[in-house]
Amino acid sequence: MMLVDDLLAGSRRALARVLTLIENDAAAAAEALAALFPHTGRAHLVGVTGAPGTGKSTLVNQVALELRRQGRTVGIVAVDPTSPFSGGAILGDRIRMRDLAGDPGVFIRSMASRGSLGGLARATSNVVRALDAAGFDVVLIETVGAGQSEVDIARHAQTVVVVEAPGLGDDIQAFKAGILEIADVLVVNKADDPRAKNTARALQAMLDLGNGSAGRHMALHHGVLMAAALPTQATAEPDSAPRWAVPIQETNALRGDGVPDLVAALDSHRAYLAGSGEMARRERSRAALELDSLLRERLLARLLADVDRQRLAALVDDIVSRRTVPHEAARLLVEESAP
Ligand SMILES: Nc1nc2c(ncn2[C@@H]2O[C@H](COP(=O)(O)OP(=O)(O)OP(=O)(O)O)[C@@H](O)[C@H]2O)c(=O)[nH]1
Ligand SMILES: [Mg+2]
Repeated sequence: MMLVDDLLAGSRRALARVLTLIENDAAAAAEALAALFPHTGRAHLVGVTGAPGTGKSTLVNQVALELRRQGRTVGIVAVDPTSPFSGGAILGDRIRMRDLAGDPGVFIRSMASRGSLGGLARATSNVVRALDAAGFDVVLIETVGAGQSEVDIARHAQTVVVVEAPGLGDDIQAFKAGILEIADVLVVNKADDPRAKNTARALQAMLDLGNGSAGRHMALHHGVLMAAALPTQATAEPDSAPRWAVPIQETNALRGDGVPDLVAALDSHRAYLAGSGEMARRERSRAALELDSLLRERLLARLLADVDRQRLAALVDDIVSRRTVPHEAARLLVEESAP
């Protein structure tokens, strides 16, 4: 595929076109993704999530600038599925435009919300794959940590950064949203605010209570596919394997204070993943989850293609009128459509 060859050769135009195909869910995207797949797996995928307004966009911009100073190339994917917060996203994007525009070592893509959040999650993961194949050293994925779908998007990253800021309420928002447990690195941004020290202390207390990111993938699923994702003996973690201690980094994203340390923490986490075997474990569970969801989709589509609409409507009526138990209705449909 010419487009893919151009992308792999470094053409930004070809990259932009492939990303548009992916976003539009075009049939040609599947072909391009298949051709790109063998070239993926090299970039460091970093998810940046947190409550609205904590400074994620500003911080991502600073991290990108620091990586560029170090001579590394950066892809940025900004996911904005929740329009009420788009004011902040637009502001962040404007800052990015100013500082990073014209640098060929940076590529920025904003993902607009279209259709379902599930569709957005898949499109995002494919956009990240294309940036990975295009050879960017680091891909930063910004999502507003407001719900499960955003958490799912963050899960595609190898290193998850959860951004907190002081003064947005006394309690820790990430904790409320349930995203603290997916953090590999915690950031207290807006360190210029005198309350930042308190926020950092509260987060540290919470980390001391819990286990940080341990086991976040395995807790998801207990099906056959997840069993297949469990480490084989060769990759099993030896008892002596070090555990990752989630660091808390304080930053001022307006000035860039603390950003070199944050980048160092991202690098340490990647080194930990590679050295401990955790990278391979996460890869396996991600692969199993993706296969699981694709299988569900295909099997459901195949089944529904066979099912008579009237029969389906009749079974729904039977459930509503309490004549048939939902489980029984599902069993009947599968049985009746079996080849
Ligand atoms: N004082 C202070 N303000 C900051 C800092 N970082 C970001 N801000 C400000 O906080 C506001 C929100 O910043 P964004 O970067 O747009 O935050 P965001 O988390 O991306 O916001 P959403 O995408 O809407 O969730 C802006 O007014 C920023 O200028 C910081 O370190 N200190
Ligand atoms: Mg933002």
